Amino acid sequence: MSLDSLHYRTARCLNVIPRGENYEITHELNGRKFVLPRLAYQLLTHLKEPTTIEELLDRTSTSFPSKEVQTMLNRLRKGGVIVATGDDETYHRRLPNKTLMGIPAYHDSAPEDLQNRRLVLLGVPFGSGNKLDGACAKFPAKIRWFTQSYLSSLHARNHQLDFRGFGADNSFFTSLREWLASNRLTDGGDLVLQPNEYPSSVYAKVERLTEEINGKGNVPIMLGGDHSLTFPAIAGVARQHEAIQIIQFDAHTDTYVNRVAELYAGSGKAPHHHGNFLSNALKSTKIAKVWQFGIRGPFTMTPPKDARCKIVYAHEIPDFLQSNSVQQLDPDLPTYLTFDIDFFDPTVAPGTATPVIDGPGYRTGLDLLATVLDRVNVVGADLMEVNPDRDRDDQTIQVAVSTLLRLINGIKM
Ligand SMILES: [Mn+2]
Repeated sequence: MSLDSLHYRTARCLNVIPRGENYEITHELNGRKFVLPRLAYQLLTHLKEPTTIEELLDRTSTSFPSKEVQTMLNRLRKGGVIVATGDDETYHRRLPNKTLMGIPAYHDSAPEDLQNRRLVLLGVPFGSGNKLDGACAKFPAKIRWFTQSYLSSLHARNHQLDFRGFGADNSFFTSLREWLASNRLTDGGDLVLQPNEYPSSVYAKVERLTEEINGKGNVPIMLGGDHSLTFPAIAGVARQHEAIQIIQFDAHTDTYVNRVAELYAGSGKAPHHHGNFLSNALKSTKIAKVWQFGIRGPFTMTPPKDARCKIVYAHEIPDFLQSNSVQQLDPDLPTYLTFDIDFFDPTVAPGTATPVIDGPGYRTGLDLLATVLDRVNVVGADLMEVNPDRDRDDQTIQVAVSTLLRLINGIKM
């Protein structure tokens, strides 16, 4: 569609308050606030009905130079204040007042080269992929609140920080410090979702989110949310690559099927949920390899029957680490790493909806994560299934923060 044929109009979710000569405009969905001159207000008035840019320039030509109008139009469209034909008016990220750990906010733009790529933390507060307990939707807000108490200025203080409290020597955290110091660890805010929004709409937004960020050469790191979100997140990232590898830390294989589910699959009406994201991902021929770590428990009696999948059961992890089996992982394939917090033993991370006994301890789990990250090329990642309602004394949140810091530290600059 050429620019000329686009019709523009004012967005529907705005609050406009006159402030002296200017107007204060707040977008209800993305939270962005602008103080704008009379020109902007006039454009909003003209654009109550869909209008082409030609018509708009014509109508404003006696009061404003066309260049000024076009610049303002671009600015307003970027902020979602006006929309164009084909724009999805419901798709927004909302930045909190204070970013996670004080890191810079992410604004859409491509890095000049891949050496300048950014890591982008993204909250997706959606838990309805688990019909029994969807409180993992509260995790993005919870980790934002929790890190406010003692990690709020991690970014600014990165040079003086002593990370030994996170279970390793300071030299281990060099990469994390570099990400912080380079301003390339960023907060992309939370995806805006409505209560009871259709899951299919949420998944479409997640796919768009990771596709946009990865398509600009940056690395999305989603903070879920339930594990059903990993399927669209992988789909978005996979669009940018010929082939990708999935690395999954999880107690479950997430290839859950039963006879009833198969019946629905046969009719093309298979439900997507937090226990089958991998079955759906595997339908894509772009998925070249899947490594699953930490699998255990009575729910895993039917491991995926797919030659691309390799399972390292929980009890095999110590041997995997000792025998340097990590060499078997492909270092070149673009990798999506998904981390379900129920990977850890429930004594370590009780705050999750589907805990499974006999999982890896805190240190073993984090050692495995560091070892794997050291080997692979991460282009997207997530941390899922942290359920604050089931937590004990913020124990799981602490584990989640540690896991996130290790994840960032393990992604090569
Ligand atoms: Mn799981």
